[in-house]
Amino acid sequence: VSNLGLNVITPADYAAVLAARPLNSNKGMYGHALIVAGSFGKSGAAAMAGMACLRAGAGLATVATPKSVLTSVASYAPELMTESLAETADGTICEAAIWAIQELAKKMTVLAIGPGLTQNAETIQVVRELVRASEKPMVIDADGLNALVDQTEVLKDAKAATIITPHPGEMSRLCGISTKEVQADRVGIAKNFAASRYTIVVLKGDKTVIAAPSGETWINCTGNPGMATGGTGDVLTGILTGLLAQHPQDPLLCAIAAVHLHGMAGDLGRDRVGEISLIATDLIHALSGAFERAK
Ligand code: NPW
Ligand code: AMP
Ligand code: MG
Repeated sequence: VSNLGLNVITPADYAAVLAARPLNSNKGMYGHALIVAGSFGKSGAAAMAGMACLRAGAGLATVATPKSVLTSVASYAPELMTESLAETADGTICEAAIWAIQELAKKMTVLAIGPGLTQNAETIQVVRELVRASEKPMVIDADGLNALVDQTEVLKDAKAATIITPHPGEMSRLCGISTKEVQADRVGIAKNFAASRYTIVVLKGDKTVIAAPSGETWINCTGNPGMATGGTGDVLTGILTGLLAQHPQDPLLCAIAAVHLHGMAGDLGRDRVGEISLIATDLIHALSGAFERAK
């Protein structure tokens, strides 16, 4: 298949993320991910992204989250590290938190920003500043994307690689068109946005499209309608961030692998609990099976 055509993802396309680890491995070899996520009432998005990041193989994962939700996030999984951020009265990241996040980011391999953040005006400012100044590869999702509406040029000026993971509703806001228009030309819209903003676009939904700034596009055929349930996108962000922590030099490889494995985990989860009952944490539990199936 031509590189400028539409490629259908198979595990052979991402064999590099499936390789066995050397016997003398240590966690420092697999990266440290910083996930900026969560707000009062949406601690689950932060926790699921963090847990999925660990299951995808990151050496360390730290979730930076507003002070009032830190205990909830930390209590979901003892393996997760957490950092408390200054917050607004309604429990979302406040502008003063930017300095703390930037200090933390210096020690990290990769950053993810967005799951469960809200669209509070202060939080929006924090997101914009992080995207503008980050020297580490970044995954931007959910409210991280909502914060860039009318400001998508910051992606073009970013110092490091960026991967955005919009669902069709988020893509419609970013492009200033309706969701219906996005769905009518998924490949064209993803391709155009990737090339014009110099970012990797993961346009989610049935048959997720991945578009690189070079014009290369990929389509994913794993996954099922049972995944249309709250939190599955937050899990994708975690998987992608975990892979990127291990392969920070190859964001396109990570995007392709994450989308395919996430859909495969959805299919394995459906086999276990059925399409109707499938929930996002089932995907986290099924991820190890997806890695095995892909090998
Ligand atoms: P419609 O209805 O068609 O106009 P939002 P969110 C569209 C966090 N979460 N195909 C559709 O629009 C997230 O991380 C926290 C077509 C839909 O109604 C975010 O920070 C959780 N259209 C925040 O909540 C678990 C599609 O977009 C609208 C589409 C809000 O995120 C849940 C919804 O999008 C959640 O992840 C598709 N495939 N997919 C937690 N436990 O803490 C979406 N749309 O308004 O951006 O809201 O995605 O729920
Ligand atoms: P979000 O809307 O951000 O929670 O993301 C939802 C996740 O579930 C994305 O990765 C979608 O690609 C996936 N998903 C949702 N609906 C379907 C579907 N009908 N078929 C396959 N994957 C889906
Ligand atoms: Mg989402």
